Amino acid sequence: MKPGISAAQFVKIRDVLLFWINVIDMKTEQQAFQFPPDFAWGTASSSYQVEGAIDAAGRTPSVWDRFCNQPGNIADGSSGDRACDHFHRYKEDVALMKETGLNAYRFSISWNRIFPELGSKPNQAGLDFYGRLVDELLANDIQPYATLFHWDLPQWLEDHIGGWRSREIADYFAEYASTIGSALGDRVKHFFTINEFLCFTDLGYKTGQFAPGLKCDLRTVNQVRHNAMLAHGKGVLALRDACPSECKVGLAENISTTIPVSETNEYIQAAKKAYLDKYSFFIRVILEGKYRNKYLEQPDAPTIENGDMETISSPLDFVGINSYSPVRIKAIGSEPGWESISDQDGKPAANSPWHQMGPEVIYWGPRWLNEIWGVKEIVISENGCYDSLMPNELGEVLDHDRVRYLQEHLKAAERAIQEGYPLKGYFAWSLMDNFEWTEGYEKRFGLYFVDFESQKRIPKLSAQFYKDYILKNQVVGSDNNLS
Ligand code: PNW
Repeated sequence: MKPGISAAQFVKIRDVLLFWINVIDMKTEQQAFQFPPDFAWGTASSSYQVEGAIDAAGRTPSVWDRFCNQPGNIADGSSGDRACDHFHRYKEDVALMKETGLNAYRFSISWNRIFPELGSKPNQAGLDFYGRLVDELLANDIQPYATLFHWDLPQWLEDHIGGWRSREIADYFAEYASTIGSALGDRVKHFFTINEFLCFTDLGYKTGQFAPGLKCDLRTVNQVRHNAMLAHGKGVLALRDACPSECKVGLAENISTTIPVSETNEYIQAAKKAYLDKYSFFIRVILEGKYRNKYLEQPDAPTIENGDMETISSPLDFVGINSYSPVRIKAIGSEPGWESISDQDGKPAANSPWHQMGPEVIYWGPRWLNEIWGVKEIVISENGCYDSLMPNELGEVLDHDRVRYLQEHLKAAERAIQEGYPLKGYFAWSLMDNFEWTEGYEKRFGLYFVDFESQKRIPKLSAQFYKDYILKNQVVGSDNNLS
C-alpha cells in the first residue's frame, strides 16, 4: 500500500477540522472582550513597598521607616527594609514584566532618595536609580508611568516643618516635582503627582493608622487635606514647566465608586448623586476648583489663600482611579435620594475585611468622571486583590480567585470602552507580592509570588492569564483560554 492519504480523505479531514475551528471561533467571538490596539496594559507598584535598600545611594528614612520601627504598627512587625529588593533586582523585575507582555509600568519615586536632607541639593545617586529603571523599561518597550508621591514622605520634612500640616510642604513638593521633571521628563511621558489623598491625610493625621501615625484635631486634618491638594496643584505646574518635552500629568486617587444596585434609571441617578454628595471629595475639589459652602462654613475649615483654588484645579491630562471596593447604592424616596447598602452580605474578595467584589467599579468609575466633569483620559491606576496562598508541593501558586477577579474586572473595563468612555489603560496591583503597609507581608497582591527569604519570584496562575489577555488584547469570558 502507498503511504499517506487519498485526496478524498484529505478533504474530509480538512472539512472536519474547519468545522471545529469555526465552532471554536464562534464561541470565542461570543465570549471575547476586545481591547483597543493602543490600550496600556500594566502593573503598579510603589517605592517603599518594593525597593528595600533603605541605606543605599544616600537614602535617608521616610515617615514609613520610622512608623514601621514603632512596635505595634505593622501586623507582622515587619517593614520595607528589604521588601522585594527591587532596588537591586530591577532588571530581573523588568524582565518579568516583559515576559508578562506588559507595555506599561507604574512605579513611584521615593522623595527621600531624591532629597535626603533638609536644604540638600538633589541626590544624583537617587536620580540615577530611577534613570536606570526608566531606561531598562524603555529598552523593553514598556512605557514608564511615574508617581511622585506614594506616601513615603522624607522624615526630615515631618520633623522640620510638620509634614503635611504645613502649607510650606507645597513648595517643597513643587521643587521635588521640578527636579524629577527635568531629570526624567525626556523619557517619562506620564506622571502622577500624588497617590490616594485619604491614605496619607486622614489615615496619617486623623486616625493615626498610617505614617506618621498622628491623631490631630479636625481643623489640622482639614488643613492637611488642603495642603496636600495645593501640593498636587503646584506639582502639576512644576512638572509642566520642567519637562523638556511634552508629558502628560495626572494623579491617582482611590475614589470610592458608587454603583447602582440595579441599572434602572432611578438607581443610576441615585448612585451618581451619592458619588457627588459623599464619595468623591478630593477629586471633586481638584476638578471643580472649589469647596462646598457647607464645608467652608464649619468652624474647622482650613485656611485658604488667594489663588489656592486655581492652583489646585490646574488642568490635568488624565485621571487615574485606584479601584477596589464598590459602594452599592439604592434609590430612596426621601432626602438625600440614596442610601448605601452594606456589602457584608455580598461576596467578599479573598475574605478581605475591607475589599468586596464589585467589578462594576471599573465601568462606573470612568463613566462618572467623564459624565460629571468631562475627563477625557482615564486609566485604572490600580486594581487587584490579595490572598495568602503559598506554593503547592509542585511549586505552583494556583490563585484561581485572582484569575476570576481579573477577568471580571477587565470585562467591566471593556464595557466602559465599548460605551465610549475614555478608558486608556489598566494597571493591575501588583506585579509581585510586596510590603502591604500595616498588613506587612502576609497579604499578597502579586501576579508573581515572592519568596521573601530567597527573593525568588514565581509566576502565579494569574500571571499566565494576564499574559494571555495582553497577547490577544482580549479577555475571554470562559476559563479555558490558556493557549
Ligand atoms: C492602595 N483601604 O491602598 C495603595 O495605593 C497601595 O499602595 C496598596 O498596596 C493597595 O491599595 C492595596 O491595598 C489602599 O483600607 C490601602 O480601603 C487601603 C485601603 C485602600 C487602598
